[in-house]
Amino acid sequence: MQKILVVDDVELNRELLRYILEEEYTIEVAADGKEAIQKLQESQGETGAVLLDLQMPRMDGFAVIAALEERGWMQRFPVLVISGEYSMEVENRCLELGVSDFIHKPFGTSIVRNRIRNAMELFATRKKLERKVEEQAEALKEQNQIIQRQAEKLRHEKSFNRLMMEYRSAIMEVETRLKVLNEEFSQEYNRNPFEAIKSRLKTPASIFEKLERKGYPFTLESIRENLTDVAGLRVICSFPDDIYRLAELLTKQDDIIIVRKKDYIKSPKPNGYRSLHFILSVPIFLSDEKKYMNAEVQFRTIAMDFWASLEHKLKYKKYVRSADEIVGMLKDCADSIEALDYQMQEIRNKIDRSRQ
Ligand code: 0O2
Repeated sequence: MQKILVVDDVELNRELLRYILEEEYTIEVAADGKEAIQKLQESQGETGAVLLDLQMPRMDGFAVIAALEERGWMQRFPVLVISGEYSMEVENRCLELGVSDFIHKPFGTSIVRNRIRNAMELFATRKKLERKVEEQAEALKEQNQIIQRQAEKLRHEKSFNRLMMEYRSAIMEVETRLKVLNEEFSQEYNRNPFEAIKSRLKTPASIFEKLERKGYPFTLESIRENLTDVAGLRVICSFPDDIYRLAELLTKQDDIIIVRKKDYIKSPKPNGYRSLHFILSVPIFLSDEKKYMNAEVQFRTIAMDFWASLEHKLKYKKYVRSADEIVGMLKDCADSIEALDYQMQEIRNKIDRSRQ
């Protein structure tokens, strides 16, 4: 039987609770906070729950809660307050301090039994879940360390470095072609189709994490065949129509092959994400050969990029409180940003027309 410690300065209350609960639990009693702390110390973690009165001599209920918190014991067992106190403020304060339930005196037998049972079950389930999460986090950490070690080993291999050089060349190739288009546009039309290009080469650790996650072998051939985003470019445009114009000009070049296209602007993701994605196969020219390499190119407006950076933070920080609310707010922002993008485009069109 699980042990419950009843802490109350009134003997009649202690005995009443003993009478109600002793069929299901082993009951221990304490007449005040000091005695309660001492008994908990002696029981060496065997206590399954504490039923705590608030008004007691020597050490009241709040002082007991503070002492339990200080020792880290609030995480060991549920604490239920049983009190004649009817103020919402006091009840709230107890719950905020981590108390599992607040039972009002005078209480009914079955209410006390059920609420104690529920609080203990809930607490045990939460503990089990926490343990599971800890185990999973530990397993992930180990897996991550293995990946880091493998990545580190490969980082020093000549053939891996050669492959990375080829992906870097693919980034340079796409970047140069975009810059040429930008030059031409500024000469011909006196404006730039994009504001900035951000590029990145996937890190060895991130390459291995993705191979592992997708169940692909850890070989150079596998990286080449299965990962399409080792070379990544993000093209930040001012207006939505620049995105399509620039993407078309780039992808229609006769030696560029479109491997995959995803238009999250025409069909945004449910979270509100908007961008135009391409996986392109681009030629790179080496000393003795011409080779095709994959590169991921994402086109977005400045506003979409601003939104995506914030959303990325949210996606990877799941512990953020009230995440559902934030997800909803981000979706609203994504919709406002879309409207704003098209409004700005309309203003630009009006200005262009007034110039002619
Ligand atoms: P990271 O950390 O940015 O690199 P894939 O797994 O890449 O083969 P997937 O995920 O179907 O295939 O490709 P998709 O949908 O084209 O997404 C590729 C990249 O776009 C993602 O890379 C993100 O960078 C970005 N992206 C896609 N969806 C979202 C989104 O909802 N929010 C934000 N902020 N970015 C998004 P990674 O590898 O998932 O992540």
